[in-house]
Amino acid sequence: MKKALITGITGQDGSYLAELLLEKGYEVHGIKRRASLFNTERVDHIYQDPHEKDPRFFLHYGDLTDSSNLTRIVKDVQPDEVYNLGAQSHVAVSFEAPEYTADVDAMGTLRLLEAIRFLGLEKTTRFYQASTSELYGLVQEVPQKETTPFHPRSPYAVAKMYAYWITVNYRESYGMYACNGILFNHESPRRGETFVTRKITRGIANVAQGLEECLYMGNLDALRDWGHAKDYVRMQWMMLQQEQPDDFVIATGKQISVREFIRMSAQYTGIDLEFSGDGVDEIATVVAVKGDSASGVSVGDVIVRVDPRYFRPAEVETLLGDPSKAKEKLGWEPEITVEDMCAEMVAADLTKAKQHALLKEHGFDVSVAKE
Ligand code: NDP
Ligand code: GDR
Repeated sequence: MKKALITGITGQDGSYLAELLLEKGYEVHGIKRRASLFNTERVDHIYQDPHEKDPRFFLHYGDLTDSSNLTRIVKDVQPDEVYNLGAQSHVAVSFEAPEYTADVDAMGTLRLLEAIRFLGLEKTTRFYQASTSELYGLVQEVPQKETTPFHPRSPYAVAKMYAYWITVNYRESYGMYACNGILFNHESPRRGETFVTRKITRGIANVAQGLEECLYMGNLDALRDWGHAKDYVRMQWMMLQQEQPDDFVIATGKQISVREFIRMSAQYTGIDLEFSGDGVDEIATVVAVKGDSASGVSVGDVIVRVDPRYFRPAEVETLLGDPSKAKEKLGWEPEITVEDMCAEMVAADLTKAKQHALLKEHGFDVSVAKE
């Protein structure tokens, strides 16, 4: 039985990857951080009580800032494959916590690679690094592919650039099977609530159910190549099953704007929107309401406004990936379109919003967390 170790197992990708590897018969180990509340919601459905017979899913307390802890876990687990998905992964937050972001995202990757090398596992343990389209930042070429030069535009992206190169360096220096997946944005109903797609689907669902009045957004013109996390974790596994390690761009090859994603999410909720204004003072007004999911809004309501507090000190305006190498060398292609993904996210967030609305209607105190 193969053993995998996943950092970031409690995150969006970690949870889908753990499911996939369990399905494939792996023994799966994950590193979770100590938190004052339970933080395992995304993996609770696959959690196995350690008292069960022959468990295949294990969680270990740890942190990418703690090398002795990482070394001990790698030593205990002796993994065949390590997936380094753990990170302070929010670009806007990285401007507020640049040093911490560098410690986790850059140095954390080095600590993990060193743990593998220090234990003499560099020829046996395969390593996947969660690299990112944010490396391209101020884009030099459209679409972006493996050979496109990097120009990172945030402390997050700069930290991830170190992680990208140290992964390449350990491959070249020590013959490690180490790969970078340069993944473009990927989303799902499990996406963190403060990333733009989830903020939109959750916000629109809450507004539709009368739980919030208005959604405040940043740059509506930003263009992203959005895929589904399920498709992308499949590729993370495929990358570690090749004869030779290599780096791959994972993307859909299509892009849409944040504004279009809002329009689409509203439509799936039964709301037609009209945008007016420009950039900093833009608003979206309800022009039609269909079906019964949007009983909390009326024609004429303004339900989206731009608030410059969500603008970033340096923005990545446009990203569009070229996944040809992944298709040619690995036979990988995304299966879920951005439209289907958006519909799935809206449906999941509407279900939650309806539950909250029902509780509110029956006199329970319901507060909705906001950023
Ligand atoms: P999430 O933010 O959903 O998950 C991040 C995970 O990292 C969580 O499990 C989090 O734990 C954990 N983590 C954060 N800080 C630490 C730390 N100091 N030590 C150990 N673990 C830590 O990210 P995604 O699942 O979306 O992304 C996975 C990886 O892929 C990340 O590295 C991200 O930067 C990268 N990436 C993501 C893309 C995307 O579009 N989703 C695209 C390209 C790259 P906790 O749950 O406790 O917060
Ligand atoms: P990104 O994702 O920065 O691309 O990083 P995010 O969803 O945060 O932003 C995408 C674009 O939307 C614009 N935007 C807003 N973003 C947020 N979060 N909130 C808003 O209100 C808002 N309004 C507009 C942003 O300015 C940006 O242009 C994600 C993360 O998952 C990274 O870890 C990963 O590496 C990259 O994707 C690829």
